[in-house]
Amino acid sequence: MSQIFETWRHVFKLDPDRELSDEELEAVCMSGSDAILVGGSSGVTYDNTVELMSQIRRYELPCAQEVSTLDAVVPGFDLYLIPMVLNTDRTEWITGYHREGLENFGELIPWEMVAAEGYIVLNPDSTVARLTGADAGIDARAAAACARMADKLMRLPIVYIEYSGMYGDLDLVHEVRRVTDEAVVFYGGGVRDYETARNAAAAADVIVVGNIVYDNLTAALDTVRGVRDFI
Ligand code: 1GP
Repeated sequence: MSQIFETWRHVFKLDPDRELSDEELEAVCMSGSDAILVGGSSGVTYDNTVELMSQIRRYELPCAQEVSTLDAVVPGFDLYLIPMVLNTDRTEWITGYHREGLENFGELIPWEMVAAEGYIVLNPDSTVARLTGADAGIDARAAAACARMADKLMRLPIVYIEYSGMYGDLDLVHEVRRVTDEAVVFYGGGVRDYETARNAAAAADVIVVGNIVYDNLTAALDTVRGVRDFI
Protein backbone atom coordinates (compact mmCIF):
# COMPACT_ATOMS: atom_id res chain seq x y z
CA MET A 1 0.00 0.00 0.00
CA SER A 2 1.46 3.36 -0.92
CA GLN A 3 1.38 6.11 1.66
CA ILE A 4 1.03 9.84 1.04
CA PHE A 5 4.42 10.68 2.56
CA GLU A 6 6.24 8.68 -0.10
CA THR A 7 6.07 11.67 -2.45
CA TRP A 8 6.91 14.34 0.12
CA ARG A 9 10.27 16.12 0.05
CA HIS A 10 9.65 19.09 2.33
CA VAL A 11 7.33 19.49 5.29
CA PHE A 12 6.81 22.13 7.94
CA LYS A 13 6.33 20.93 11.50
CA LEU A 14 4.06 23.24 13.47
CA ASP A 15 3.80 23.20 17.23
CA PRO A 16 0.29 23.57 18.70
CA ASP A 17 1.88 25.22 21.73
CA ARG A 18 3.30 28.11 19.68
CA GLU A 19 1.56 30.99 17.96
CA LEU A 20 1.45 32.04 14.32
CA SER A 21 -0.69 34.86 12.94
CA ASP A 22 -3.23 34.09 10.20
CA GLU A 23 -0.94 35.75 7.65
CA GLU A 24 2.05 33.70 8.78
CA LEU A 25 0.08 30.47 8.66
CA GLU A 26 -1.15 31.34 5.19
CA ALA A 27 2.42 31.91 4.03
CA VAL A 28 3.48 28.54 5.43
CA CYS A 29 0.53 26.66 3.91
CA MET A 30 0.88 28.35 0.51
CA SER A 31 4.68 28.01 0.41
CA GLY A 32 4.80 25.00 -1.88
CA SER A 33 5.73 22.66 0.96
CA ASP A 34 4.28 19.18 0.59
CA ALA A 35 2.53 18.87 3.95
CA ILE A 36 2.17 20.15 7.47
CA LEU A 37 3.07 17.99 10.45
CA VAL A 38 1.43 18.99 13.71
CA GLY A 39 3.28 18.02 16.84
CA GLY A 40 5.70 18.98 19.56
CA SER A 41 7.50 17.57 22.57
CA SER A 42 5.79 19.63 25.27
CA GLY A 43 2.63 21.61 25.87
CA VAL A 44 0.61 19.72 23.25
CA THR A 45 -3.05 19.38 24.26
CA TYR A 46 -6.26 18.24 22.59
CA ASP A 47 -7.53 21.81 22.47
CA ASN A 48 -4.47 23.49 21.01
CA THR A 49 -4.16 20.67 18.45
CA VAL A 50 -7.82 21.05 17.34
CA GLU A 51 -7.29 24.79 17.06
CA LEU A 52 -4.20 24.49 14.87
CA MET A 53 -5.67 21.69 12.74
CA SER A 54 -8.79 23.69 11.97
CA GLN A 55 -6.68 26.67 10.89
CA ILE A 56 -4.53 24.52 8.60
CA ARG A 57 -7.63 22.85 7.16
CA ARG A 58 -8.47 26.06 5.29
CA TYR A 59 -5.67 25.11 2.91
CA GLU A 60 -5.38 22.21 0.56
CA LEU A 61 -2.12 20.60 1.56
CA PRO A 62 -2.13 17.36 3.56
CA CYS A 63 -1.95 17.66 7.29
CA ALA A 64 -0.57 14.93 9.56
CA GLN A 65 -0.49 14.63 13.32
CA GLU A 66 2.66 13.34 14.93
CA VAL A 67 1.31 11.78 18.09
CA SER A 68 3.35 12.39 21.22
CA THR A 69 0.66 12.06 23.86
CA LEU A 70 -2.46 9.93 23.92
CA ASP A 71 -4.54 12.78 25.37
CA ALA A 72 -4.09 14.91 22.29
CA VAL A 73 -5.01 12.57 19.45
CA VAL A 74 -7.48 14.53 17.33
CA PRO A 75 -9.72 13.05 14.59
CA GLY A 76 -9.65 14.73 11.21
CA PHE A 77 -6.01 14.59 10.15
CA ASP A 78 -5.01 12.93 6.86
CA LEU A 79 -2.37 10.83 8.55
CA TYR A 80 -1.14 9.90 12.03
CA LEU A 81 2.57 9.39 12.55
CA ILE A 82 3.55 7.37 15.59
CA PRO A 83 7.14 7.76 16.84
CA MET A 84 8.95 4.76 18.31
CA VAL A 85 12.29 5.87 19.74
CA LEU A 86 14.98 3.35 18.82
CA ASN A 87 17.93 4.75 20.77
CA THR A 88 16.48 4.80 24.24
CA ASP A 89 16.24 2.12 26.90
CA ARG A 90 13.05 3.61 28.30
CA THR A 91 10.56 1.13 27.00
CA GLU A 92 7.56 3.43 27.35
CA TRP A 93 8.90 5.41 24.36
CA ILE A 94 9.46 2.29 22.26
CA THR A 95 6.28 0.27 22.86
CA GLY A 96 4.87 1.31 26.26
CA TYR A 97 2.56 4.22 25.43
CA HIS A 98 1.75 2.46 22.18
CA ARG A 99 0.47 -0.58 23.99
CA GLU A 100 -1.55 1.57 26.35
CA GLY A 101 -3.13 3.35 23.38
CA LEU A 102 -3.93 0.10 21.65
CA GLU A 103 -5.47 -1.42 24.77
CA ASN A 104 -7.84 1.51 24.94
CA PHE A 105 -8.44 2.41 21.31
CA GLY A 106 -7.21 -0.55 19.26
CA GLU A 107 -10.62 -1.26 17.74
CA LEU A 108 -11.14 2.33 16.63
CA ILE A 109 -7.93 3.04 14.76
CA PRO A 110 -8.12 3.71 11.00
CA TRP A 111 -4.97 1.76 10.16
CA GLU A 112 -4.73 3.01 6.58
CA MET A 113 -4.08 6.47 8.04
CA VAL A 114 -1.37 5.40 10.48
CA ALA A 115 2.38 5.03 9.99
CA ALA A 116 5.09 4.32 12.55
CA GLU A 117 8.32 6.28 12.60
CA GLY A 118 11.55 4.70 13.81
CA TYR A 119 12.98 7.71 15.64
CA ILE A 120 16.71 8.18 16.08
CA VAL A 121 17.20 11.09 18.47
CA LEU A 122 20.59 12.75 18.07
CA ASN A 123 20.68 16.14 19.80
CA PRO A 124 21.36 15.53 23.52
CA ASP A 125 20.23 19.06 24.39
CA SER A 126 16.81 18.75 22.78
CA THR A 127 13.57 18.43 24.73
CA VAL A 128 12.81 15.18 22.93
CA ALA A 129 16.16 13.66 23.97
CA ARG A 130 15.65 14.62 27.60
CA LEU A 131 12.04 13.49 27.62
CA THR A 132 12.74 10.08 26.11
CA GLY A 133 16.12 9.46 27.74
CA ALA A 134 17.63 8.90 24.30
CA ASP A 135 21.27 7.93 23.95
CA ALA A 136 21.77 10.87 21.61
CA GLY A 137 25.57 10.72 21.46
CA ILE A 138 25.66 7.66 19.19
CA ASP A 139 27.89 7.59 16.10
CA ALA A 140 27.00 6.91 12.49
CA ARG A 141 27.53 3.18 12.84
CA ALA A 142 25.09 2.96 15.76
CA ALA A 143 22.60 5.21 13.97
CA ALA A 144 22.83 2.94 10.93
CA ALA A 145 22.12 -0.03 13.18
CA CYS A 146 19.00 1.74 14.46
CA ALA A 147 17.96 2.43 10.87
CA ARG A 148 18.39 -1.21 9.93
CA MET A 149 16.41 -2.20 12.99
CA ALA A 150 13.56 0.04 11.80
CA ASP A 151 13.80 -0.86 8.13
CA LYS A 152 14.74 -4.54 8.17
CA LEU A 153 13.66 -5.98 11.49
CA MET A 154 10.60 -3.92 12.36
CA ARG A 155 9.70 -2.95 8.78
CA LEU A 156 8.67 0.52 9.82
CA PRO A 157 7.75 2.75 6.86
CA ILE A 158 9.70 5.78 8.14
CA VAL A 159 13.14 6.30 9.67
CA TYR A 160 13.20 9.74 11.32
CA ILE A 161 16.61 11.26 12.06
CA GLU A 162 15.77 13.81 14.74
CA TYR A 163 18.34 16.51 15.49
CA SER A 164 15.64 18.92 16.69
CA GLY A 165 17.23 22.32 17.35
CA MET A 166 20.65 21.61 15.82
CA TYR A 167 21.89 21.01 12.30
CA GLY A 168 22.97 17.41 12.09
CA ASP A 169 25.95 15.48 10.84
CA LEU A 170 25.03 14.99 7.20
CA ASP A 171 27.58 12.18 6.78
CA LEU A 172 25.60 10.27 9.40
CA VAL A 173 22.37 11.08 7.57
CA HIS A 174 23.86 9.81 4.28
CA GLU A 175 24.96 6.63 6.03
CA VAL A 176 21.48 6.05 7.48
CA ARG A 177 19.94 6.49 4.07
CA ARG A 178 22.53 4.24 2.47
CA VAL A 179 21.53 1.32 4.69
CA THR A 180 17.78 1.97 4.45
CA ASP A 181 16.09 0.24 1.53
CA GLU A 182 12.35 0.43 2.05
CA ALA A 183 11.64 3.08 4.65
CA VAL A 184 11.40 6.76 3.78
CA VAL A 185 14.15 8.71 5.57
CA PHE A 186 12.95 11.90 7.28
CA TYR A 187 15.51 14.41 8.51
CA GLY A 188 14.70 17.20 10.97
CA GLY A 189 16.92 19.62 12.85
CA GLY A 190 18.38 23.06 12.34
CA VAL A 191 17.26 23.56 8.75
CA ARG A 192 17.06 27.33 8.77
CA ASP A 193 17.66 28.71 5.26
CA TYR A 194 18.07 27.89 1.58
CA GLU A 195 21.54 26.38 1.92
CA THR A 196 20.92 24.14 4.93
CA ALA A 197 17.73 22.88 3.28
CA ARG A 198 19.42 22.15 -0.01
CA ASN A 199 22.26 20.25 1.63
CA ALA A 200 19.92 18.24 3.85
CA ALA A 201 17.80 17.37 0.80
CA ALA A 202 20.85 15.69 -0.69
CA ALA A 203 21.08 13.40 2.33
CA ALA A 204 17.48 12.46 3.21
CA ASP A 205 14.15 11.90 1.47
CA VAL A 206 11.99 14.29 3.47
CA ILE A 207 13.21 17.49 5.13
CA VAL A 208 11.29 18.62 8.21
CA VAL A 209 11.49 22.31 9.10
CA GLY A 210 10.32 23.42 12.54
CA ASN A 211 11.74 26.16 14.74
CA ILE A 212 12.77 28.61 12.04
CA VAL A 213 9.09 29.11 11.14
CA TYR A 214 8.71 30.88 14.48
CA ASP A 215 12.08 32.64 14.44
CA ASN A 216 12.36 33.92 10.86
CA LEU A 217 9.49 33.19 8.51
CA THR A 218 11.20 34.51 5.38
CA ALA A 219 14.15 32.20 5.93
CA ALA A 220 11.73 29.33 6.63
CA LEU A 221 10.01 29.90 3.29
CA ASP A 222 13.42 29.82 1.56
CA THR A 223 13.88 26.25 2.77
CA VAL A 224 11.13 25.13 0.38
CA ARG A 225 13.12 26.56 -2.50
CA GLY A 226 16.33 24.96 -1.22
CA VAL A 227 14.73 21.52 -1.27
CA ARG A 228 13.06 22.08 -4.65
CA ASP A 229 16.30 23.31 -6.22
CA PHE A 230 18.12 20.21 -5.08
CA ILE A 231 15.48 18.04 -6.72
C1 1GP B 1 11.67 18.90 15.17
O1 1GP B 1 12.65 17.61 13.42
C2 1GP B 1 11.95 18.78 13.70
O2 1GP B 1 10.94 17.79 15.60
C3 1GP B 1 12.56 20.01 13.10
O3 1GP B 1 13.67 20.48 13.82
O4 1GP B 1 12.84 22.57 14.86
O5 1GP B 1 15.30 22.21 14.49
O6 1GP B 1 13.76 22.63 12.56
P1 1GP B 1 13.91 22.06 13.95
